[in-house]
Amino acid sequence: SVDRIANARLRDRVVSAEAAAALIQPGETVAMSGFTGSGYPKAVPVALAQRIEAVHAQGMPFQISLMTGASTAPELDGALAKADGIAMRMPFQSDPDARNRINEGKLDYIDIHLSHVAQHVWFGFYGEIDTAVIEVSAIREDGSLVPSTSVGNNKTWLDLAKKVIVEVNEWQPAGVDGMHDIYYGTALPPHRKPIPLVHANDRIGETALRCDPDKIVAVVRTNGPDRNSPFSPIDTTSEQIAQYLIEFLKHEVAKGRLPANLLPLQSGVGNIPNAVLAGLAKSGFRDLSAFTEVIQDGMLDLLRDGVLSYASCTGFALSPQANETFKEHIDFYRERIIMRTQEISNHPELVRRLGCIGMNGMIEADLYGNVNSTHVMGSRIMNGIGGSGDFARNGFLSAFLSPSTAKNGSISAIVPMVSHVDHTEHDVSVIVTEQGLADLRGLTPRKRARVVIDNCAHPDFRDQLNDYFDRASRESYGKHTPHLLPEALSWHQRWLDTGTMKA
Ligand code: 0RQ
Repeated sequence: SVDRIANARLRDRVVSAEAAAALIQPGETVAMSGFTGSGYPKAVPVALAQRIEAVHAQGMPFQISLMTGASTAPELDGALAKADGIAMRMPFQSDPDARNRINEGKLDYIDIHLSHVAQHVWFGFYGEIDTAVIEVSAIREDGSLVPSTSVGNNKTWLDLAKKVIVEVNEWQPAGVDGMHDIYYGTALPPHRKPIPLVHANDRIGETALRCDPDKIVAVVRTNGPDRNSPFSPIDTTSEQIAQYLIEFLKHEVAKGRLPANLLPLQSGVGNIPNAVLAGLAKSGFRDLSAFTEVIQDGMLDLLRDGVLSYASCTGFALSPQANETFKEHIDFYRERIIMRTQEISNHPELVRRLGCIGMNGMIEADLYGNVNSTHVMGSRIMNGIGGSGDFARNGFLSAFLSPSTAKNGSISAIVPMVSHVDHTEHDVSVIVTEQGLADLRGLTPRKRARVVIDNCAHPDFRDQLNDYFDRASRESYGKHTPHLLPEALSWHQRWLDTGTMKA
């Protein structure tokens, strides 16, 4: 087969993962590829974690600051967190080991909007990047780098890092070459220009990443799979949530507020968004489009069936089975999928211009439509805000989806006041649970509270919510957004104290 490293000079820099990891020094800021379990480096982080453990065994310190596109996998976040090798991590993560360390207060984690990561690093908010570790699917003869299954912040990392380690992963399909669109027109204020993208499938950039070959200090050959985890079978709760949302979209078309083929869809990751995509497959909608971050199984099916005409993303989150289909039909998908840098896939200017329909999971929402996507009981981080805020604030419509209860019914996802705010009442148009859908557009806070309780709360918690709202409406200091401050977070405290939010 053809050598994936077509550039002779860079072929001479091939070393082992251990040798490459040895080039990373304690205290460095290291920027890696990877987005929701796709396109992350497979070998160097593991070798680095082993080196860190060896140094720790000698009683010496060794930690790095770690930045990526979004979440990665056990071989990256997991290995480095277990080795106690991460001093600071940003942005989105979802690894159980990393999450536990963060929640034990042992790992500093900074959670920012995914569209902000690249620009904040360019602005100098995170200091200098010492090393970039980037997975690619191939190196072209001219030395340019063909990304693999995610683009994330790789352009920024390659532009800014002092030294670069490239992993060339032969497991990734060679046919992804041509799927990417790397935009080189971003500048820093005050020199920014409009981004010339007016349709979700416009190509505005190049198919490969540029990189100064003098900065590439090591190339490592790998042959390993992405973290392709299976989705749970679609349960009735997810299916009901999906049905309410799809009925709502049809209603919006009937009212003339949305075109018959809707507007570009953004879908979060997880089982409920996947159920929404599965529901769309049977909904009768045609000629849909997606401008989103992550393509998961449901979206590949929609493309295959012609329900979705094309999709723009920055990464994949596929089950092993869907990954096989993807590889097998890569020529079909390359015609219909465009992978962009995450500063473009999530860009507020583009999300606003295209009028994206945001559909994301949540942990809890309150009576007035504030949404918590990240913190259990106000303090334990789950994953991070990801791109949900980029789409919620700037999209045409923004829906947040969740079962009405969590932890065997002991927690109500509808609470008097959210214990942490990611999306304010100003950014949330629609809330959906398996109980129903609350359309918050054009409603005052007090009217919103009524619809949220009536349509979304679980019957087990409805009386309790009504009781809170009725008393707050009478006794609150202000009557615009009624609250009883000593009680507003008492549901969360009750769960911590007694194991249930029920009074
Ligand atoms: O925990 O597995 O320990 O039981 O949260 O909950 O219901 O499986 O839902 O997987 O869709 O995740 C908000 C976390 C929902 C996700 C969140 C517990 C629940 C379970 C997972 P267990 P579910 P999901 C695009 C957009 C932010 C990022 C984002 C998320 C676990 O959607 O990370 O939107 N969103 N990105 O038990 C206590 C509650 C709870 C609760 C759920 N009210 N109280 N625990 N859980 N609700 C992608 C990117 O940006 C990359």
